[in-house]
Amino acid sequence: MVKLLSVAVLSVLFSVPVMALEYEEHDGMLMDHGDGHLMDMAGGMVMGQNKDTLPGGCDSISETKEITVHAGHKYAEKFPGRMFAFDTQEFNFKPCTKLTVHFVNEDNIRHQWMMHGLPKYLYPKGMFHLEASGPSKISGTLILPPGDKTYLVHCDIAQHMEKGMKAQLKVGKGDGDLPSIPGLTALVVADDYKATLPELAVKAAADALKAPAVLAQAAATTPTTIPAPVKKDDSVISGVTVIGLALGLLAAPYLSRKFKGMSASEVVATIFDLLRSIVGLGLQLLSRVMGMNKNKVLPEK
Ligand SMILES: [Cu+2]
Repeated sequence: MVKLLSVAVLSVLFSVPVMALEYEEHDGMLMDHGDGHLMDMAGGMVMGQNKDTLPGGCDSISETKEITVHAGHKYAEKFPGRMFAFDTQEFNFKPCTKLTVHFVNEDNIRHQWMMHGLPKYLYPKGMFHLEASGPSKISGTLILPPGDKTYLVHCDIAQHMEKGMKAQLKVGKGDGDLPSIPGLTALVVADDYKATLPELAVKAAADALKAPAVLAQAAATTPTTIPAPVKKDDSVISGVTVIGLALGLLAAPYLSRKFKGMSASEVVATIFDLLRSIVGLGLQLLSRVMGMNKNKVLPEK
């Protein structure tokens, strides 16, 4: 029995260094390409590294912190429907913290710890970015800006964020929560596991049909002294729809250029912004058309 136990202990002891060896250490191999860009031939990359330049508004480094973030499929197991995740979904730091991130990729694929929204004068494209291909560890340092802000941290490999590799980093109190963070905030588009695919298709079609009705309702509630006849309202709506379609067609090449190089979340945010301004414009147009009717109708009476 003792023999068996000692064999077990020995094999565990020997397998630990073997397991550790499977992880590649990028930190000693990285080549400095300048501007905070470091790279090696083994698939490790650091971008936006900043160890000593204080962001504007920081008088000094408030704190020096080090964190280790693990990334991999196994961290998504506790989040239903997710495929990839970090082991931490929210980070909190004081403004002007000098932060070193040790990023450990535990999967046999590429993962990133990419932070967005940093000041662009200091961080190229406003990003700080660690990347590791396969099981490995890579480290990078940045200095967080002042002020209360919530920063998006994600893996930008196609679909990895959508499948769960998303987190938020709050500097100070942050400025709100980001959506679709596993275990933390609600999904933007919730999965419906009860419905079948044909049912979902019918629902999507019904939602699309409802959109003009909602617009008409919004127009009806805008202050107007004369209620517009229903038939007239219909023609106005179809007119707005046609204008919308024409604008969409005209805007397509511009949009495709605008979305180039954006992450999915940025594209969604931009689309929502655009939709909001288009709906606002449509309503404005509608109320103006109604105002014109009023002017025409009143002298006749
Ligand atoms: Cu990834």
